[in-house]
Amino acid sequence: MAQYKLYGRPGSGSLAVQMALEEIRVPYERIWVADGAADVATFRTISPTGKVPALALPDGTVMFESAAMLVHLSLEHPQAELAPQPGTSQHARFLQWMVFLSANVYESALRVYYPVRYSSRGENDGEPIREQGTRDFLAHLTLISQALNPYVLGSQYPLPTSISTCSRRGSRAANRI
Ligand SMILES: N[C@@H](CCC(=O)N[C@@H](CS)C(=O)NCC(=O)O)C(=O)O
Repeated sequence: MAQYKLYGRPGSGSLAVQMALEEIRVPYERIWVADGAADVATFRTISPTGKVPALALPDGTVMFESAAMLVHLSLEHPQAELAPQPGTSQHARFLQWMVFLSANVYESALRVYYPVRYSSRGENDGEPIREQGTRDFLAHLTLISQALNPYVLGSQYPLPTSISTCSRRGSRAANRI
Protein backbone atom coordinates (compact mmCIF):
# COMPACT_ATOMS: atom_id res chain seq x y z
CA MET A 1 0.00 0.00 0.00
CA ALA A 2 1.32 3.50 -0.87
CA GLN A 3 2.30 5.40 2.23
CA TYR A 4 4.16 8.48 3.36
CA LYS A 5 7.94 8.45 3.24
CA LEU A 6 9.68 10.80 5.63
CA TYR A 7 13.31 11.67 4.87
CA GLY A 8 15.15 12.93 7.93
CA ARG A 9 18.10 12.78 10.28
CA PRO A 10 18.27 12.04 13.99
CA GLY A 11 17.89 15.26 16.03
CA SER A 12 16.69 17.32 13.05
CA GLY A 13 13.41 19.05 12.12
CA SER A 14 12.13 15.77 10.65
CA LEU A 15 11.11 14.86 14.20
CA ALA A 16 8.31 17.46 14.07
CA VAL A 17 6.83 15.79 10.98
CA GLN A 18 7.33 12.35 12.47
CA MET A 19 5.40 13.47 15.58
CA ALA A 20 2.51 14.60 13.35
CA LEU A 21 2.47 11.27 11.46
CA GLU A 22 2.42 9.42 14.78
CA GLU A 23 -0.45 11.61 16.04
CA ILE A 24 -2.42 10.93 12.84
CA ARG A 25 -1.63 7.20 13.16
CA VAL A 26 -0.93 6.63 9.47
CA PRO A 27 1.66 4.17 8.24
CA TYR A 28 4.89 5.79 7.07
CA GLU A 29 8.42 4.84 6.21
CA ARG A 30 11.23 6.80 7.89
CA ILE A 31 14.36 7.11 5.79
CA TRP A 32 17.56 8.49 7.32
CA VAL A 33 19.57 10.63 4.90
CA ALA A 34 23.32 10.33 5.45
CA ASP A 35 25.17 13.66 5.35
CA GLY A 36 28.11 12.72 3.11
CA ALA A 37 28.42 14.75 -0.11
CA ALA A 38 27.47 11.78 -2.34
CA ASP A 39 24.47 10.92 -0.15
CA VAL A 40 23.22 14.52 -0.23
CA ALA A 41 23.71 14.63 -4.03
CA THR A 42 21.56 11.50 -4.38
CA PHE A 43 18.99 12.94 -1.99
CA ARG A 44 18.78 16.13 -4.12
CA THR A 45 17.37 13.99 -6.96
CA ILE A 46 14.43 13.27 -4.59
CA SER A 47 14.17 16.71 -2.95
CA PRO A 48 16.01 19.59 -4.65
CA THR A 49 16.97 21.57 -1.52
CA GLY A 50 18.97 18.61 -0.21
CA LYS A 51 17.68 19.47 3.28
CA VAL A 52 15.66 17.43 5.69
CA PRO A 53 12.86 16.93 6.27
CA ALA A 54 11.33 15.94 2.94
CA LEU A 55 8.00 14.18 2.79
CA ALA A 56 6.82 11.94 -0.05
CA LEU A 57 3.01 11.84 -0.07
CA PRO A 58 1.23 8.56 -0.85
CA ASP A 59 0.75 9.66 -4.51
CA GLY A 60 4.52 10.24 -4.87
CA THR A 61 4.52 14.05 -4.58
CA VAL A 62 7.62 15.12 -2.64
CA MET A 63 7.41 18.20 -0.40
CA PHE A 64 10.13 20.23 1.30
CA GLU A 65 9.61 22.88 4.07
CA SER A 66 8.53 21.40 7.38
CA ALA A 67 5.84 23.98 8.18
CA ALA A 68 4.17 23.31 4.82
CA MET A 69 4.21 19.57 5.57
CA LEU A 70 2.61 20.11 8.97
CA VAL A 71 -0.10 22.40 7.59
CA HIS A 72 -0.78 19.93 4.78
CA LEU A 73 -1.01 16.95 7.15
CA SER A 74 -3.35 18.85 9.48
CA LEU A 75 -5.68 19.67 6.56
CA GLU A 76 -5.51 16.21 5.01
CA HIS A 77 -6.31 14.47 8.30
CA PRO A 78 -8.81 16.76 10.10
CA GLN A 79 -9.97 13.88 12.30
CA ALA A 80 -6.60 13.98 14.07
CA GLU A 81 -7.39 17.57 15.21
CA LEU A 82 -3.80 18.73 14.85
CA ALA A 83 -4.90 22.29 14.06
CA PRO A 84 -7.97 24.51 14.52
CA GLN A 85 -10.77 24.57 11.96
CA PRO A 86 -9.63 26.29 8.71
CA GLY A 87 -11.19 29.70 8.18
CA THR A 88 -11.40 30.51 11.90
CA SER A 89 -9.41 33.10 13.81
CA GLN A 90 -7.78 30.28 15.74
CA HIS A 91 -6.58 28.82 12.43
CA ALA A 92 -5.22 32.24 11.47
CA ARG A 93 -3.20 32.19 14.71
CA PHE A 94 -2.06 28.64 13.92
CA LEU A 95 -0.75 29.78 10.50
CA GLN A 96 0.90 32.80 12.12
CA TRP A 97 2.89 30.63 14.54
CA MET A 98 3.80 28.02 11.95
CA VAL A 99 5.29 30.69 9.68
CA PHE A 100 6.95 32.50 12.59
CA LEU A 101 8.60 29.30 13.82
CA SER A 102 9.78 28.37 10.36
CA ALA A 103 10.86 31.82 9.12
CA ASN A 104 12.32 33.14 12.37
CA VAL A 105 13.00 30.54 15.08
CA TYR A 106 14.22 27.80 12.72
CA GLU A 107 16.12 30.38 10.65
CA SER A 108 18.03 31.79 13.61
CA ALA A 109 18.87 28.27 14.82
CA LEU A 110 20.34 27.53 11.38
CA ARG A 111 22.64 30.57 11.77
CA VAL A 112 23.85 28.99 15.01
CA TYR A 113 24.49 25.62 13.30
CA TYR A 114 25.94 26.86 10.03
CA PRO A 115 27.37 30.36 10.65
CA VAL A 116 30.01 30.17 7.91
CA ARG A 117 27.30 29.93 5.25
CA TYR A 118 26.15 33.46 6.07
CA SER A 119 29.28 35.33 5.08
CA SER A 120 31.55 35.31 2.06
CA ARG A 121 34.42 35.52 4.61
CA GLY A 122 33.54 32.05 5.86
CA GLU A 123 35.04 31.01 9.21
CA ASN A 124 36.35 34.58 9.84
CA ASP A 125 32.80 35.76 10.54
CA GLY A 126 31.60 32.51 12.11
CA GLU A 127 31.60 33.57 15.74
CA PRO A 128 29.76 36.94 15.40
CA ILE A 129 27.16 35.32 13.15
CA ARG A 130 26.65 32.51 15.67
CA GLU A 131 26.34 35.06 18.49
CA GLN A 132 23.78 37.17 16.63
CA GLY A 133 21.87 34.01 15.61
CA THR A 134 21.76 33.00 19.27
CA ARG A 135 20.52 36.45 20.36
CA ASP A 136 17.82 36.42 17.69
CA PHE A 137 16.84 32.87 18.65
CA LEU A 138 16.44 33.93 22.31
CA ALA A 139 14.45 37.03 21.32
CA HIS A 140 12.07 34.87 19.26
CA LEU A 141 11.65 32.47 22.20
CA THR A 142 10.91 35.43 24.49
CA LEU A 143 8.18 36.60 22.12
CA ILE A 144 6.70 33.08 22.10
CA SER A 145 6.90 32.79 25.88
CA GLN A 146 4.76 35.94 26.18
CA ALA A 147 2.01 34.18 24.19
CA LEU A 148 2.01 30.93 26.18
CA ASN A 149 -1.23 30.06 27.93
CA PRO A 150 0.05 27.37 28.59
CA TYR A 151 0.79 26.71 24.85
CA VAL A 152 0.47 29.20 22.01
CA LEU A 153 -2.81 27.64 20.80
CA GLY A 154 -4.05 25.81 23.85
CA SER A 155 -3.07 22.32 24.88
CA GLN A 156 -4.91 20.37 22.17
CA TYR A 157 -2.94 21.66 19.17
CA PRO A 158 0.62 20.31 19.24
CA LEU A 159 2.09 21.35 15.87
CA PRO A 160 3.67 24.71 16.74
CA THR A 161 5.44 23.01 19.64
CA SER A 162 6.67 20.14 17.50
CA ILE A 163 8.21 22.31 14.76
CA SER A 164 10.56 23.95 17.24
CA THR A 165 12.39 20.64 17.82
CA CYS A 166 15.04 21.41 15.20
CA SER A 167 16.06 24.27 17.45
CA ARG A 168 17.19 21.99 20.27
CA ARG A 169 20.87 22.27 19.45
CA GLY A 170 20.42 26.00 18.94
CA SER A 171 18.90 26.36 22.37
CA ARG A 172 21.84 24.50 23.89
CA ALA A 173 24.18 26.92 22.15
CA ALA A 174 22.02 29.78 23.39
CA ASN A 175 22.69 28.73 26.97
CA ARG A 176 26.28 29.82 26.51
CA ILE A 177 25.33 33.51 26.26
N1 LIG B 1 13.15 25.73 6.15
C1 LIG B 1 13.51 24.34 6.13
C2 LIG B 1 14.85 24.15 6.81
C3 LIG B 1 15.40 22.75 6.57
C4 LIG B 1 16.80 22.61 7.14
O1 LIG B 1 17.61 23.56 7.09
N2 LIG B 1 17.10 21.41 7.67
C5 LIG B 1 18.38 21.16 8.25
C6 LIG B 1 18.26 20.14 9.38
S1 LIG B 1 17.25 20.71 10.72
C7 LIG B 1 19.28 20.53 7.18
O2 LIG B 1 18.87 19.70 6.40
N3 LIG B 1 20.55 20.90 7.21
C8 LIG B 1 21.53 20.35 6.34
C9 LIG B 1 22.15 21.39 5.48
O3 LIG B 1 21.68 22.54 5.46
O4 LIG B 1 23.12 21.06 4.82
C10 LIG B 1 12.40 23.51 6.80
O5 LIG B 1 11.68 24.05 7.68
O6 LIG B 1 12.21 22.34 6.43
